Amino acid sequence: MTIKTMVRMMIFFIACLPALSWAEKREFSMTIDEVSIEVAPGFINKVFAFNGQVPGPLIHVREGDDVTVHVTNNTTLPHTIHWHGINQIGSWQNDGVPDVTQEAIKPGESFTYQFNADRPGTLWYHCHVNVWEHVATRGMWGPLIVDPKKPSALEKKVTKDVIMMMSTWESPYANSYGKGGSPQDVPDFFSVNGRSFPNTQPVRVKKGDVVRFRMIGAGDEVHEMHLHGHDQLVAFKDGYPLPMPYFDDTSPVGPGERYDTIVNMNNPGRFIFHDHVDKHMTNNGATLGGPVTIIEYDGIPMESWYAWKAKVYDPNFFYSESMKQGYGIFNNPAFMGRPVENARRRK
Ligand SMILES: [Cu+2]
Repeated sequence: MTIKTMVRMMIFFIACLPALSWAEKREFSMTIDEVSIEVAPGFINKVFAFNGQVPGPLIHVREGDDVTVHVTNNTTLPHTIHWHGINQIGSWQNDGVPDVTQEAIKPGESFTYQFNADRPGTLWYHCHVNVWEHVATRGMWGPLIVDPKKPSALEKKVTKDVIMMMSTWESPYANSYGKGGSPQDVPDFFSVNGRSFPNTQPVRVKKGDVVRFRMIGAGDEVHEMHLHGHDQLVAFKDGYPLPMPYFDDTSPVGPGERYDTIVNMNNPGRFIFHDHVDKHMTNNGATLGGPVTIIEYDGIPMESWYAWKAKVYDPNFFYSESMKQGYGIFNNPAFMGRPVENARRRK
């Protein structure tokens, strides 16, 4: 081998390094547990919870990563996980649809999903068994964020991620596993990240921040998400970058849909960000409730009449802190439920 050939090989090897580093292996474990969460003050709902929490843990990976997730079902009913947005190229048996791609994971059993994060964007995961109950009213969903190999100039400007998963609840069935969610049933509580106002949290920003709101329709109704005081640049739909991003002030987020908006925080003050469907702004008819947050700028005084003047602030309610931690799986203690006595555990 000549020195020239060796130099060529070294150059080729060095050129390949970035590509090699893209395909990381990520291996996670999740349980599904029976717990109860307080959605709104006084309204407790029994859920099937990924790692005991609603929303489920944040899974944050990079485009091209090989992902393995071991799932153990500690509940009394069967479940699966569908990785919504992953195309499962050559791995269709991991798509999580019961009786189509796998047998549902029975109580006490485990299943391992293996797939490639084949496309970037705001994705999510959810159970695919009795979706109308397990997803629409039992909290079986969580965020799956896949960073692109090559972020756009717009994405690079973002200083804060805010993940908002909107969903619905049916209080008559709150304590009855196996019931609820049929088309004739009427949702009466509405939430963002599993909580209704005032159990939700503010989004704290400073002037100059660029916030990426990642809105995910995890429930069974369309949420018309309206941000006051700012232009929302709608830049991604279902994780795909839009060829021509557009401005709006109200984004319709239907079941399964995702909209990412980029907002320049350039208007110091305090602004509500809420669902514009009137009934969604109630907790079982009582206003004010539902999927509501408030954009709080640094330096704005908390007057005595401000609804959240005494709020204990959780900076990670929208996974903003976890999103800064790099790749991995991120639980959030604030989303943990309380264990409920379950039939499997009693045996
Ligand atoms: Cu399920």
